Parts: sequence; structure tokens; C-alpha cells
Amino acid sequence: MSFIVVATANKHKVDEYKKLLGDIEVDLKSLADFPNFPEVEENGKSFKENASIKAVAASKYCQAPAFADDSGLEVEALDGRPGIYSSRYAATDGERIAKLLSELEGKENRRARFVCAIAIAFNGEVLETFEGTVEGTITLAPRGDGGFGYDPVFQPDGYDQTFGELPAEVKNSISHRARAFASAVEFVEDELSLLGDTF
Ligand code: ITT
Repeated sequence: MSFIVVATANKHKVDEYKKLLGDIEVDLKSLADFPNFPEVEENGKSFKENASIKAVAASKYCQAPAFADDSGLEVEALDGRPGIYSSRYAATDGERIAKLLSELEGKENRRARFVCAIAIAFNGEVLETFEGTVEGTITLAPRGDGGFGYDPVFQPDGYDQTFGELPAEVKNSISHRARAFASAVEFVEDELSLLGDTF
């Protein structure tokens, strides 16, 4: 069976993509299946640029169609930070959350959005990029231990619980990642039949 690589070292992202694939029949590999994949420098200026850098590198190294996800949290009162630096904002999830809450202390505006860019690449070329977002607010304290990253402090609009508290199926039906991935799947189904059963 053919396979596609998700160019990520983040196992939480891999888990989410496995669920998002649902009954689409494709063998999903990740960088865990390519342990010697060289580190790529994410030196792009946008989520889409960084997703493209990762997808291109993986499509070449793995000799297979690849997609990558660059994502993060944009906080209104912090002028969009941490944004593309979300994973580099501090060393661990706990420290990232603590730093975010301390930066927001005393601020009334706690609006934020998660952004996910997905790039699909084949033979070292980007075929297309997609973006998905989900709007919400940053809670005063972490709640729940589901999901990963900033999920315990992100409460999506229309819900009383954070992504850390909501069941995974709910996050996976409204998340930035789910929305970007839905557009990517639509593109692959509509536009890429020329690649036959590669996808
Ligand atoms: P790869 O580059 O290997 O994919 P990464 O975790 O470094 O792994 P990013 O550079 O895209 O990925 O950084 C995304 C960071 O944004 C991630 O580490 C989290 O801190 C945060 N983030 C992204 N999506 C999230 C989500 O669904 N829930 C919570 N936090 C998220």
C-alpha cells in the first residue's frame, strides 16, 4: 500500500492526524519512522513558510508525498505572539503556559486563536498550502489534561470547557488542525487524481 509522511516529530500531532484521517485508506508514516531525518531549520516568517520547509525536506528525504503542519497560538493582547514561535516560547508545555498566563496577568483582552498551516509536497516541490483557525479565549488557569501544548488554557468560542477538558472528538471536529486538514483532503480528492493511487 502507498504511504504518505506527516513531517512532524510531535507525536500528539501524529495522533490527531490519525484520527482526522478517519476511514480514508492511506498508510500514514511520521518522522518516527525515519529516525535519521536531519533536523530542518524552521526559519520561515509565517506558518505557511515553515510548513513548506518541513514538507519539502520530508518529501525529498522520504521519497514519498509528505505534508507538514506548522501551528501555534496568536494572542490578541500580545500582538499575535507567540505565533510562529509557539513551540520556542519556553522549554516545556508547563513553562509555556506559565509564561503566557503571566504575560496576560491584569489584561482584560484574553482573545486568542490557534492557527494551523499545512503544506503538501511531492518530489521536493510544494503542491499547495492550507490554513485553518479556531477562535477562543485564554483562561485564567489551566484546566484539563487532554490534548497537548496550550490546550489546557484555550477555551474555544461556544464552549465552557478548554481543549484540555473537551473530548478529543470535539477538538478534532473544530480545531485549527481539523479545518486546515479538511481543506487539504478536499484538494487531494479534487485535484490530485493525476497522481493516481500515490495518495
Ligand atoms: P514539528 O515542528 O515537528 O511538527 P512542533 O511541536 O515543534 O513539532 P510547531 O513548530 O508547529 O510544531 O509548533 C507548534 C506549537 O504550537 C506546539 O508545540 C504547541 O505548543 C502549539 N500548538 C500547536 N497546535 C496546538 C494544539 O492543537 N494544541 C495546543 N497547542 C498547540
